[in-house]
Amino acid sequence: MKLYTFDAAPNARRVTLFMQYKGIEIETTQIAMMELEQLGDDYKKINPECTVPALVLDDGTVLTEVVGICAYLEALYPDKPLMGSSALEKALVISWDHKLFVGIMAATGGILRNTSKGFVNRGLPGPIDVPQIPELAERGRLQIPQILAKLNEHLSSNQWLAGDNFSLADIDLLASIDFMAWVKQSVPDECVHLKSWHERAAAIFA
Ligand SMILES: N[C@@H](CCC(=O)N[C@@H](CS)C(=O)NCC(=O)O)C(=O)O
Repeated sequence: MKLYTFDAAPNARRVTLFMQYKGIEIETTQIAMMELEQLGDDYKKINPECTVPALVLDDGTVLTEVVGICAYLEALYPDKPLMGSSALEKALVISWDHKLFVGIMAATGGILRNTSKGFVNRGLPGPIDVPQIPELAERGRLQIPQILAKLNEHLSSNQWLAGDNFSLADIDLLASIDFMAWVKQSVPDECVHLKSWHERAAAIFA
């Protein structure tokens, strides 16, 4: 099994934190995204989607989605579960993972990719040129405060996103909030429950 990643990339960080929490060590190669190595022919042969992270299994299967990589690792390393124990917890973790990917990760990525000079013609990750559409950045700026307010309300009566136990959902949110800073978005001061959750979650990896 081999992991291709780039430590600074927000989606890659979700897997890094997942592995760190569980104490998993896997042979890892860094892909130099600043030099666009992910778009080069060598990496394209490994992951034709040209994204990180990618986990290549011993039988040659390539997992390219964070949630799939984490589900696979959770099955191999069940100690310190991060994807829920009960049926309900499992469902809640996956639901939050999806909600956060769309509502913060993709929204933040949309702001970055549709406004930054470094992403001209790279409006979406992957091998196909996609022009920048500045309105999508505007949409992202509208989306993010809405989900932050909902998260704040949810965390007013829950210690962790999926209930009593720290999970992948919390890792997703941690990586998402840190990614927001790349586009000058932050948790508003009035989101006191979200802010104290952030302190609790960050302390786990301190
Ligand atoms: N489908 C992946 C998304 C992976 C992704 O978008 N990764 C970004 C880094 S955070 C990437 O590889 N971008 C390539 C690029 O910008 O060219 C997932 O489920 O997490």
